[in-house]
Amino acid sequence: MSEKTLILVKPDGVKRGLVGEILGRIEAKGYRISQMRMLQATDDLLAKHYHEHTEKPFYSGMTAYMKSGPIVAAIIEGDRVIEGVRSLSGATDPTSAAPGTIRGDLGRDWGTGEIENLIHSSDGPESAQLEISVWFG
Ligand code: FUP
Repeated sequence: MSEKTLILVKPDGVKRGLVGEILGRIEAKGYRISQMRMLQATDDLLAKHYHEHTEKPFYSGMTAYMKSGPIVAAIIEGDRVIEGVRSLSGATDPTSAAPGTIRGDLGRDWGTGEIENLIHSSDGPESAQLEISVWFG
């Protein structure tokens, strides 16, 4: 059965002109973009999106990075798309993310103290449903 996932091209991806490259990899894999918008993240949206992390020590710096410029939010559709886009995205830390993944090929540590890793992708059906409602209402 076809499913939906939510991706965000984070501010570093937009600033570096990698929106097309990142979405292109997802499309080239065979998934379909069903909705897309560019917007500025707010504290309220990020608190809902990152509700599991609000008490973490990195939360404040991470949200400052997420608000540092516009982001692109998209709903991606396809069979097993949640798993497939997680696999395309790669591990959280771009320095050690596997080559061949979006984070591994395009990301690095810029010495800012923040993990700038270009893309968010939902990690399961419940988070996909919640995150789609956060960014697309
Ligand atoms: P991921 O599922 O790979 O996007 O990673 P997580 O859900 O574990 O973390 C979400 C975001 O929090 C990451 F993209 C970067 C940030 N983060 C940190 O800044 N420091 C950490 O120690 C862990 C995560």
